[in-house]
This record gives sequence, C-alpha cells and structure tokens, in this order.
Amino acid sequence: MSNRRDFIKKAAIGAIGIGHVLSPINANVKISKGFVTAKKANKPLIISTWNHGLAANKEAWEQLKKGSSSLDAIVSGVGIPEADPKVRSVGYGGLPDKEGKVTLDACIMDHNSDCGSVSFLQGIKHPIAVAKKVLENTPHVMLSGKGALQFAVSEGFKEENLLTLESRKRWEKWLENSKYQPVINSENHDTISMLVLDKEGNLSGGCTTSGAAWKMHGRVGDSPIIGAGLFLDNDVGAAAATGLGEAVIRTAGSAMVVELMRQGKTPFEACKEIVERIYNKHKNHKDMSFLQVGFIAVNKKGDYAGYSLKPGFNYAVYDSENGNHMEDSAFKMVKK
Ligand code: SD4
Repeated sequence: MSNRRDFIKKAAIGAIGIGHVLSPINANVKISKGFVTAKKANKPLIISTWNHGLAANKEAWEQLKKGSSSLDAIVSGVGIPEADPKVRSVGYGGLPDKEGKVTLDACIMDHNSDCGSVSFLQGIKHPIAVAKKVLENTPHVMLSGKGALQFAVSEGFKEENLLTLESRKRWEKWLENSKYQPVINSENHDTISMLVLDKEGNLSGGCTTSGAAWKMHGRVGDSPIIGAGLFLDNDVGAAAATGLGEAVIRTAGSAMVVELMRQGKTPFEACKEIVERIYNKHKNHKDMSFLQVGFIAVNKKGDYAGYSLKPGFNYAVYDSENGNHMEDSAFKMVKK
C-alpha cells in the first residue's frame, strides 16, 4: 500500500508544473535494466492494475464464468473498487480536487473498437457503467461534466454524494498545509485499469479513476481518453496506463504500446519502450520526483506484461492455470 502511495506522491508534485521545471537531469537517478520478460497465460485472462485489481478480477472472472459479456464483467469487476470507500483513488470515497469536489473519469472499449467514456463526472458512483451506456446508447464516444451527469441521470443512475468523511478530512488537512497552488498538489491515487482476453480470444478493457487528488477543478487525466489511459485493437493487443496522466496523454501512451505490439514487439518490450519514451521526454527536468507512469499490456496470444518508470507498480493477473495473483512490474529507474 505504501509503495502505491509513494508511487503516486512522487508523480504528483509536478502534475501541473511539468512545463516549468526544466533543468539538467537529476544525478540521483540510476537506470536499471528490465528484468522480466513477457509471460503467457491461458484464455480467458484478466489483468488489472494495483492490489485492488484482485477483488476486481475475482468479480470479473465470476461474471465471465456465468456467461456475461466481457464489458459486463469489466463493469462489475472495476465496480468493486469504485464502490469501496477505502479505495481513495476510484469512485466513491475518491480524494477530491482542490475545491473539495470528487470528479471521476472512466472509459471502456470492446473488440469492435466501440468505446464509451465519461470525464469530469460528479455525483455518480459508477462512472464505468455510465461509460458503457455512452458506448451503447449514444452516437458519441465521450461525454463530460454536466452533460455526462445529465446523461447518467437520464439512464437511471442515482446522484449521490461521493465525498466521504475521511476523504473530506484529508482534503481539509491538505488545505491547511498547502499554499493552494496546483503545483504542490499531493496525490494519492491509483487508477484501476482492467484488460480482458476472453476465451474466444477477443480483447476488451476499462479504466476508472478519481484522478489526481487536489487537482484543479475541471482537470481531466488520461484515464477517460481512448488512446491514452486505454487502447486496444482486437487484431493486435490491449494496453492501459496508470500514473501521471499528463505524461501519458502527451505520448498517447496506450495507443503507442498497442502500435509497437503491432510491429512485433512483445507486451513487455512495448510497455518498456513507451515508458522510456516518456522518460526521455522528461529527462531534462531537474527533479524527476513528479513523474511516475506504469503500463500493462496483453497481446492476442495471451502474452502479457507490465512496466513502470519507478518501482512500486504491481498488477493482478487471473487465468485458469495460475488463479488470481499479484505480479510486480519491472521498472526503469532506481533512486539511489
Ligand atoms: C490520472 N492516470 O488522473 C490517472 C491517475 C492514476 O494511478 O492512474 N493513478 O492522471
């Protein structure tokens, strides 16, 4: 748990300040060699980011076993951390923005490249379910803010307060000590992204988050953006991201991971290359402590991997042979 916190805290400090802090590379950073190659799993296969991925995978697996569609399995699966007030990075109980508002981002995509997304959504506990409705019931891919809320309500979703007492307390504490500048945001968040390779070999994925804590009101991260927080091509593979959304958006991270797999890279090689690309785009920053990103990826054959910039990222993997278990991601940088 503390690893995940550190991971994101490090990513947070410069969330808004990336453009301002340019100076030579931090000498306190050592580059490590990747140490894990892609693993192969039987179909179906479910991979989700972070420890809360275990409960999400379990639920999604049950749904697949019952014959639910992959999209329904994803909605139910990631719906577990969305509804859990102790998970302060997703859905109900997520840490709010700097104005004390919980604003949520989510997207979902299927093997036909149909997708739905909501961003800057307030007052709805299960943004992933709303994203699925966008996919199914609108001619659009993405709805945002008030429009997304209006749509959710019209689809029968209940509006409710998502700011729990505990999250409110943390926000009040942050207000006390902060100078109320976005650049000193401190984030404690970890998005859940889930990738599914079903028994027919079709790919789908979903992603849901409350995003960066103490973010500017209106800020949207990578998680609801198809191609950034999530991307798949059923001919090739699927990828999803966690970490500093701004860095992932800048590089169209998940889309690029999939494109590299199309060119023949393994999921491991593809995730590693994009993490390195992100590193290279930011390596002249004096202080790299603001930056963390991690990717998970799976190809059509069931090879999968994760890779992150810094240590601490892990993901939950469920397949019939090995059951539901956590795996630690390989990473690029080791701090001295
Ligand atoms: C964001 N990428 O809003 C998300 C947050 C996240 O692990 O992934 N945390 O920037």
